[in-house]
Amino acid sequence: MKKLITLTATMALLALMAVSALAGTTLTYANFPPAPTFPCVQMERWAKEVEKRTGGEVSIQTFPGSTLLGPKNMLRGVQTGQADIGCLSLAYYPGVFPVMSAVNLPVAFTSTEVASLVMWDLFTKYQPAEFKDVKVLTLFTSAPSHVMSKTPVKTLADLKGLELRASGTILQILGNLGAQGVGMPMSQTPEALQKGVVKGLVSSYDVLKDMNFAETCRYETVTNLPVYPFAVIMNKARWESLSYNAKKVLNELAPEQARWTGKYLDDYTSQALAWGKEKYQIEEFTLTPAEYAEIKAKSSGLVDAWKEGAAKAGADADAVLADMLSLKQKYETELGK
Ligand code: DTR
Repeated sequence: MKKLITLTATMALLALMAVSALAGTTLTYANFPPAPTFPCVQMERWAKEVEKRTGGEVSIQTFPGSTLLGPKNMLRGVQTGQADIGCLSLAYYPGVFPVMSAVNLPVAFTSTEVASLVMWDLFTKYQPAEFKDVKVLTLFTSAPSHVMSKTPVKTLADLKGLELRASGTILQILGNLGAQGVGMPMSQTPEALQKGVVKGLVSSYDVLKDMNFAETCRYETVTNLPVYPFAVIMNKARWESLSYNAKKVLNELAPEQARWTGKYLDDYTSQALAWGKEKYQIEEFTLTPAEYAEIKAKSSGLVDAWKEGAAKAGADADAVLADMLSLKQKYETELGK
């Protein structure tokens, strides 16, 4: 009798799962910056791929521009199920991601594709506890960061006292260089520029076009400051509710999406700079070798500070750092970037 009950219950559960799979699942995906920006461009690409590869079993309802969750409540919103999926900029959560914030260190990433693949491999190997409450669907980075300003920064001396919007490690680096770093998410930057709270920002060149910053920040200075790490996360219970097939599709898509986003941004940043030169005659400056060496020297202390945080989180900080640098070398060689 007991076996019959168990068999019946199992059959009912399987039927329920089959029905729900056939009925289809719609997942909500929250993103914080405006729709034209690369975090949202990659979101739309991922959504299309999921619908195609699951044969329509899973569809994605996207919410760009903080219409569902903003930059600072993205993590909590996904953990509590306000959104099924969310895109996080890790730099907006100081101290929350002590291991994966390694990617935001001044290790001279020059390619977003390389940095994004390195980030995915580090996550896969170390599975840091900082992500234990969510499912990570993919990871990627911004491109290297440069100064975009209303007044020309032709030398490091021009940075003295200059209020520049940034986040993550770049805030400390700007302070070390004598500038006035002002921390805020990208989505708050247009108003800060418009009100004169900041005289420019430090980020990757895509925002010259996607946020139209080329109009107000007509001077760009190549500083090759760190990339910013992003994580696309999913509510754990919603992840567990998905069918085996849907989970398989999303897991297979994860590293592909990291690579796709990195490649997209590597190509796009130069296009955005060219667009700014054409439309607003923006000017780009480079610094001297001695100034780049000064930036490197004044950024080096960040690595030790990161090691302390990562060790406190239980990670082998030296191993993570060594792996990051060897993976960087591996992908730069493989991709010729
Ligand atoms: N540089 C980081 C990340 C970033 C670069 N481009 C965009 C576009 C939209 C949102 C964030 C970013 C930053 O400044 O926040």
